[in-house]
Amino acid sequence: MSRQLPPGPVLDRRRFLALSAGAGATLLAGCATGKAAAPVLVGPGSPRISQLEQARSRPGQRSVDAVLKATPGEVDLGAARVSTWTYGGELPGREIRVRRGDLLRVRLQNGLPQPTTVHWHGLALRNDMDGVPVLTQPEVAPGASFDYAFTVPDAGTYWFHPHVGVQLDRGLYAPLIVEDPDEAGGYDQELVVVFDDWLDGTGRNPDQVLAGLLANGMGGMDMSGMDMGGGSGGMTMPRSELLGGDAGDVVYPHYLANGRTADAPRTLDVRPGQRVRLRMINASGDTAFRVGVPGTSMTITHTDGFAVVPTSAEAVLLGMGERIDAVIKIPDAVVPLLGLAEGKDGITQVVLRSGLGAAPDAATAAKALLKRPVIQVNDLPAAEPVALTAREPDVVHAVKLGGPEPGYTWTINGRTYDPAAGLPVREGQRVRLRFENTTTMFHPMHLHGHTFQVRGAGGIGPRKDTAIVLPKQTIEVDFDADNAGQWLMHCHNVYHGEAGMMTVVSYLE
Ligand SMILES: [Cu+2]
Repeated sequence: MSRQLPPGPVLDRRRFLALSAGAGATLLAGCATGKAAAPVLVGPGSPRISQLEQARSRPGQRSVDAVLKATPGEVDLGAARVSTWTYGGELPGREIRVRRGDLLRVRLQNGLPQPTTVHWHGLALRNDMDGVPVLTQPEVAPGASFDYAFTVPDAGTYWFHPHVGVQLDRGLYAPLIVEDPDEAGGYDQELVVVFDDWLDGTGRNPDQVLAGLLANGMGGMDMSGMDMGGGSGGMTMPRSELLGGDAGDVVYPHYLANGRTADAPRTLDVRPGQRVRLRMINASGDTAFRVGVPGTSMTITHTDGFAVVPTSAEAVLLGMGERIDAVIKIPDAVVPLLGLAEGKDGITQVVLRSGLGAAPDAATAAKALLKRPVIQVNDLPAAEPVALTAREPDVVHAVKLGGPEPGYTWTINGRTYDPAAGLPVREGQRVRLRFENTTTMFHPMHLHGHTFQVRGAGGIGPRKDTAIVLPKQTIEVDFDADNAGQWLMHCHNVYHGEAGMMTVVSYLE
């Protein structure tokens, strides 16, 4: 294991060392000023983290090993060949597939010119393997490697990506599928589809886009994108009725499904009448997708890995970081599974080929899908076995989403990211987060290390780790504080997160 500290700000290094010291570490700024009872945080180096991992693991558990090489290279999107960064030269990166309860061991080799980490999105894993720089581990320097090893606690559709800067908006992402050995199944085939918005290698990279947003200080359209084409064009910001306001801050020239543009799609050979389980993942930086097969309803079975009461829908909205599993019955025709970039006029697709003949024109199919009602995922009830037991919260934290101000600054409770000013919780508590969106844009809010339950219509919403909060909307989510550590909680718009919209759910001793 190479866990050397990278060169970096001394403050960051101290912070990490303090966290690593585990029990007894008091944090952070302001705690060393002689105040008496400074809170003691459960850091990634705390003995409690190993205890929790031991409780999750089983004697004789299977281990699955993988090597992940983050590397620059060229990929063919269909409409364009681009220079970008990927895992292992593939886009998406090669899927990792395990069973619930397995020990997953992954060696990350950093072949990038920047430091990086891997975050295992959605998993309630041990805190020191969560991949958040400084908070849970040092960044992995260029040329260095890091060994991740953790028990995978829950079945479902997950994914992984870096948690450094805006690297997520390059090609660094891949599915992580956790099978449930006890699951009944009820489908003939599986199709994992990763949706993405794409600009890397088309004239600017995500670092330049972020720099442009910060410099323009307008929190709206990234002006450097005006000449890119393929977006909404003109001075108009992307807007969406479904999203209740602004649909994004960045114009992308391409939208991808499994690494391909709509004009050169991936195809899946199927037979009429077959039941196909779709595992859909939105890996975008700044784009929600409206997904569906026009004219064919799907049965939504899971959100963010956890079962919901099966619900029929023709179209569903997938925010950045969200996943939906759905089963469709293949019709007797060649049909597209569409991803429509919400409010941005972009289309991508995977073609389901059940016979001869051409796929319908994607633009025509998109028009048909846009006419169909869209299911509100936050209102789907959790399936009974995964629903939280009814309990009043021990603590309620307000999470006020603000911005952009004074330039391109996005805030939580009036401040940008400061790990010393997180939301304190204690193990054993039922915690409620009350997200209040005061902005004109939607925010898919993601909590690391836990799967909360949205309080949807009737109080019982879905179990999720990422939930869209619409403009001017307030939603509440509950979770049990059963996975001690320091857990990032942030907007999964990668530009909002980097511009400040992050905080920490911070376990105290
Ligand atoms: Cu946001």
